[in-house]
Amino acid sequence: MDFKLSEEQLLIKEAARDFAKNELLPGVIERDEKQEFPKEQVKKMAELGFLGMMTSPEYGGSGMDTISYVMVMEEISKIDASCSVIVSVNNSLVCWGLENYGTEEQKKKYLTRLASGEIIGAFCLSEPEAGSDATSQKTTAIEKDGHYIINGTKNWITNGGTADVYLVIAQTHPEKKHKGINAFILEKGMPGFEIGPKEQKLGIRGSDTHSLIFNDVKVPKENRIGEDGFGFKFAMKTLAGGRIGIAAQALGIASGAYELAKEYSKVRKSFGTEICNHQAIAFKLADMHTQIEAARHLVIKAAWDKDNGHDYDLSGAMAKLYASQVAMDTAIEAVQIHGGNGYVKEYHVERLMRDAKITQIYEGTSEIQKIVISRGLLAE
Ligand code: COS
Repeated sequence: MDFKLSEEQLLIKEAARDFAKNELLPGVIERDEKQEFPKEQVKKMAELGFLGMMTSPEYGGSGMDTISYVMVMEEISKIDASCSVIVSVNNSLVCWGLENYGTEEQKKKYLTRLASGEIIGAFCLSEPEAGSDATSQKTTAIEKDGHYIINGTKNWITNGGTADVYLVIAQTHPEKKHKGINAFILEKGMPGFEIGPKEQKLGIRGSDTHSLIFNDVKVPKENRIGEDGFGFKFAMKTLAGGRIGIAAQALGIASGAYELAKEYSKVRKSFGTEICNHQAIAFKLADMHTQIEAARHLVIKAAWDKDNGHDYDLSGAMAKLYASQVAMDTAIEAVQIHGGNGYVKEYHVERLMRDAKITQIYEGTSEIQKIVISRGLLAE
């Protein structure tokens, strides 16, 4: 068993850490306050190759492994989880899905531009009445004269307003239930494709979340991903990898909050000494660090499973379930250690606490992860 990172993995981790400190930290509070999309920062992440990290260089990506990807996700999330969710969706859901299941034409036309970060993508599964219950898709895609006609609404779509390419899951044969679902590539600007208002969110406020409305959107047949009826499997396979990215995001939020709390406890004084000298605080730091290390091992194990061709449905779900709980718990404790200052924006931990919550909800709630884990265990 080797816990050592390779030279390349260490270098990329360091590059991400420097980038987050120098380019994301300035302005992160203002972007959160104004719900401002990090347009310039996304451009820089594209230049660093962070938007198509695992995509092959043949299609404009960086050709790195999943371990490098989770390192980058952790470092970015320590500072700005609004930026890391953009990285996660583009990498895990959009680029990975297209590279693994798209046709050569689809890869040439879309993946190359997505992986290089020239454009960004969105993954559209959730609906007003189909979040956790993903098989109950109400959006329809009816085949007609060599095209599909798409009608329906998608909800809570990350990159909803800023993406150029959208992977949309829709029902083609309702009588076949999940076996009748398909996935399609849609482009912004297709007639009948409308972007709904931006959601006003508790956390990850810099990320751009919208509902999408499709009114008779005509999509060429060659934009369907995979065989007829492959859409639900496509969504499940893609989300399984996405959960590793979100687990890494949660890990980053937890580490960011912990590091801030530790530093603060070394300078803030009470009862004549730095507060880290009180066991009440020191023990909190001990718990936080131990839990973060445990989460890190789960995240890296899931990434390693993916890189080594092992099944990662379970390890990814366990990593997300645990890391998102650790993110929430650690961020709450970090606010507590900061006392009154923890409740104030300039100390950053209140934002991390708000950002942490979504990691227990998106790409499968914690309850869904428990379904995936328990079903997997019982099927063994
Ligand atoms: N990989 C491949 N196929 C998978 C899969 C996976 N990880 N998970 C499920 N499937 C397949 C099943 O094998 C089954 O196909 P077959 O009938 O051909 O065997 C099909 O998908 C339906 O699966 P299942 O019967 O388990 O469906 P359920 O409705 O009971 O539940 C869950 C499936 C709950 C796991 C699924 O709906 C889910 O993940 N929901 C959460 C969705 C989500 O993450 N939403 C957030 C949106 S993205 S922000």
